[in-house]
Amino acid sequence: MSRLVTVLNGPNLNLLGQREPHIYGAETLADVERACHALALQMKLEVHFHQSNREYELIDWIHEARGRTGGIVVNPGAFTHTSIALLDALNAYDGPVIEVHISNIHKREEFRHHSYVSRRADGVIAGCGVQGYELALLRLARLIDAQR
Ligand code: CA2
Repeated sequence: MSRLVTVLNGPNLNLLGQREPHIYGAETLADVERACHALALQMKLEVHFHQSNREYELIDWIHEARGRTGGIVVNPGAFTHTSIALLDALNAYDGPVIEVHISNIHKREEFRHHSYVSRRADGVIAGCGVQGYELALLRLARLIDAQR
């Protein structure tokens, strides 16, 4: 299994660290990307890290990952709660998928409690702050190693 891992971030996550620090913390998405690359190096993984505010771009990156990457970490942002298209794209992906939410979506508004993506995800991490991305990479590394 490929040790290349795709990390996807959905809408508004480019604003991380700039607003609502009481919910999402003070670290920026660039900080998260750096932490992912640093951990990936230790785990002998390679990370392709993306963010988009456009649903189709996230879908295209999932399609590109098909047959090429060992796993996907995805924080779909608000598309979590709305996007059957993202779910369909992930259903067409063959490797493990870990869904990450910085906040604990179950502690928040009712409309955040349901995730379409969770119907496909092999694991879900919520409420661990941006550390959730590193936890997700650790999980993917374990799953990829188990395939060898
Ligand atoms: O907790 C998460 O990671 C979420 O996926 C974040 C989404 C939200 O819609 C989900 O329900 C839970 C929102 C991302 C917006 O990120 C911002 C960060 C800083 C300032 C404004 C928005």
